[in-house]
Amino acid sequence: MIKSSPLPPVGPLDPLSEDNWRTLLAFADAVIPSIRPASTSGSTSNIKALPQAEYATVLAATEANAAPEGKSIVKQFLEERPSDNPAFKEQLYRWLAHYTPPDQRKQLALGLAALNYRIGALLMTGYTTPFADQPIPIRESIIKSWSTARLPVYRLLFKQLTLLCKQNWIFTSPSIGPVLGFPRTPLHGEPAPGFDHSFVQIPPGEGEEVLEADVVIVGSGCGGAVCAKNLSEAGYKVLVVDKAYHWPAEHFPMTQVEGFSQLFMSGGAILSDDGTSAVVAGQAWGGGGTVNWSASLQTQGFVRQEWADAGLPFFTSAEYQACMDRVCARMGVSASAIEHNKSNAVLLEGARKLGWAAGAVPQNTNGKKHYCGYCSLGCGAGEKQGPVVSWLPDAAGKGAVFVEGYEVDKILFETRGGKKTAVGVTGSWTSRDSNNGVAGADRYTRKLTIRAKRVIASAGSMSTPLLLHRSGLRNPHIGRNLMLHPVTFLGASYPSPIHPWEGPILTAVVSSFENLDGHGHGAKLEAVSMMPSGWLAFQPWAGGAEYKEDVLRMRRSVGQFAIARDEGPGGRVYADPVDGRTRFTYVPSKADRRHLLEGIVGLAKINYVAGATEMWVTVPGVSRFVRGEPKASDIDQGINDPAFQTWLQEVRARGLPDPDTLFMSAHQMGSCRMGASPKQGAVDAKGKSWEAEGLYVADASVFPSASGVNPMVTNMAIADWISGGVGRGLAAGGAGEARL
Ligand SMILES: Cc1cc2nc3c(=O)[nH]c(=O)nc-3n(C[C@H](O)[C@H](O)[C@H](O)COP(=O)(O)OP(=O)(O)OC[C@H]3O[C@@H](n4cnc5c(N)ncnc54)[C@H](O)[C@@H]3O)c2cc1C
Ligand SMILES: *[C@@H]1O[C@H](CO)[C@@H](O)[C@H](O)[C@H]1NC(C)=O
Ligand SMILES: *[C@@H]1O[C@H](CO)[C@@H](O)[C@H](O)[C@H]1NC(C)=O
Ligand SMILES: CC(=O)N[C@H]1CO[C@H](CO)[C@@H](O)[C@@H]1O
Repeated sequence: MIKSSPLPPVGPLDPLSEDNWRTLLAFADAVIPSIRPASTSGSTSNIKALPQAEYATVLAATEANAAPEGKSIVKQFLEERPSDNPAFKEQLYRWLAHYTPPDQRKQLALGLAALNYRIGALLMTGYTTPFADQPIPIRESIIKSWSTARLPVYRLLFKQLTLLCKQNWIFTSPSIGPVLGFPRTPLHGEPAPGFDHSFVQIPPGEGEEVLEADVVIVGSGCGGAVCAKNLSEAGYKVLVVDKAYHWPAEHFPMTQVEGFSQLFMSGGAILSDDGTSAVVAGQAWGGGGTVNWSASLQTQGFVRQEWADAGLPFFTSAEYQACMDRVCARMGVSASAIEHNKSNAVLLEGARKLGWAAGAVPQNTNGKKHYCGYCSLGCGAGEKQGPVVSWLPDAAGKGAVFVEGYEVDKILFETRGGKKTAVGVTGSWTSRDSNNGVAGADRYTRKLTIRAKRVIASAGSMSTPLLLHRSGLRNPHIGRNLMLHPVTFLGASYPSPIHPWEGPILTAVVSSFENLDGHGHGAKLEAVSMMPSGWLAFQPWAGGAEYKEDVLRMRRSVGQFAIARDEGPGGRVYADPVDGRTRFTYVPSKADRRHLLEGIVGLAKINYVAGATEMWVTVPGVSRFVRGEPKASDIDQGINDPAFQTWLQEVRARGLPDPDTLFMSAHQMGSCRMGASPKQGAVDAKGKSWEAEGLYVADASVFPSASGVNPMVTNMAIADWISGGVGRGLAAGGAGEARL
């Protein structure tokens, strides 16, 4: 049995008024309608009533598509609607109260309120009747009309509200798991006990608690964990702190509701200010390394050359290669034991048939076959060699001390020898509850200061810039140049069941489109984690009944994405002016969109030659490609099939417009980039701040530009280098060390 990981209660401040809740739930009930036969007695205003014969057809089709274990509940699945499920409202409440920035919450409330008044409703829906009083078919047609409205604000509203409804329904629906045949516990992968991490405990009390160390590392993710190992093995007293909590392996994989709140920043995703991009980042003991997908690729030569040409020769040195090899060796990075699942096998097979370059992506699974697709909600088998399995235990073995639940507010400075010098950090520590969880009311908070000779900020690209700003640093590159490797999806379905959530997540890459501009910018094609909530929330919505049908199609679908090495100018990370949370701006450039579109067309061709029967993109308003039956006399024209070519033209013509498209990102980089001078970057070639002695940054935020490959290995190798330098500086004594 996997242990549960309950969430803290949602808190007393209701984010919406009663009227606004009514409107929002009426919207949700139209996006995910209760489908019943028209003969059903009682009020029909909140159901999608189908004539008997049509209902019988839908019921039969649903039953045919459902997993064997779900066939008996397809009626319940069709009847289900969000407003009947208290867990749905609780999730929405949590999202709005905790994970939505104050100004966005206010805007949503205004929009919902307008829908409830004659004039507002008339403007937004064409009817004077309040939206919530409309019957389902009218509500549904209003929502559809927004998806193609001339005014962008309606298309944005359409995108964000339908996303919210889809996501939270999938999180909380009691019937989706069984009808899909998606088990709570992965079929593959033996649970195994993990390393027993222990953490500093502070008793309740008043006043400030103080700890001391040679080095304090803020953030236990990929960058921080490598630094911790390197410096503790070099003999220094290291303290690793993280605002998140450690969950032992017996809690993994978490449920989707628990996992996205306990292991990710901001409940799973942070939206850019204009709503075009969504960032997914780990916030867990072990950071992104606890939820990432094991892809372990070394930085490519053309990227290393670009960085060297920008004044950072380290990246073409043998030392950098040695750093990459060292981190890969520790994680047992290897492609030898991979058994591809369908999503990945299709990429390899399709690319072969098209004459394109493709290959296996090495995994950090210690040379073991790791056949579980659930790792983005935590790895229960302890095979993925993330920070929690390898780096942090190594560090603990050499005396490193860990602090969880500690949110660092500021870096502390003193003037030493006339120079501004970092001397530690301060922030607030929050205990666990008496059940060793985080849901109880009996937790307490203490002010904690850590004094240290060196401070390493490894809080990740979405947090490190805020920490430096809060601490008074002003280099103009802090928070700028945010690169995201934006992603868009292609879905394809096949005739028989695939169970895409099984098997390793990301084990293949097609690289034929990675250099479309001659300067190393383009798109790679990879497979996506197929947890139902992650995938289904991003599927296009073209009607309530259609969406429920789409949910079941997932059983026989593969999901893949095109991922761009973005060329910039990049976005900006900053603190929300009201509550200080992470906000960001980011808009993919025209060239990046062009590259992504080429990637999507490439994916479509790959799936065509691999035998897909249907495929679709996630931009609203593009039809679904349905493959016709071949005529007996035809030669197989492959991708020259005129119907397919016509569909590709439609995909190209629609493109990836704003605000309709949602670009996803699990790779945040560059927001405190390294540079050869303070004019070119926030830190120097050794990761040291240009503004203070003793302060270093070691996480993906120091990348000079986008890494092109999945960033973990690049990040770890740079962290190895930076921490090695910190160690040498400490050994040499003195407050700071000479610059390169
Ligand atoms: C779902 C997902 C899948 C991924 N898959 C892959 C993959 O297959 N291959 C790959 O190469 N990369 C992958 N990545 C990306 C990779 O995980 C990240 O690039 C990497 O983790 C970034 O590491 P980091 O050191 O920059 O910071 P993170 O790993 O993000 O760690 C930062 C830590 O700092 C903590 N923190 C933040 N602020 C504070 C504060 N004020 N006080 C205390 N602690 C704080 C956070 O809680 C967090 O734990 C994936 C990422 C995600 C989210
Ligand atoms: C995640 O990152 C960790 C390093 O933190 C690495 O060991 C692990 O292989 C990565 N897993 C994935 C899925 O990327
Ligand atoms: C720490 O990093 C440096 C590289 O800068 C390397 O030489 C050294 O071997 C590393 N130490 C360990 C224990 O990995
Ligand atoms: C090519 C292929 O489909 N490989 C495997 C992918 O995962 C499933 C399990 O869901 C295996 O049965 C396949 O053999």
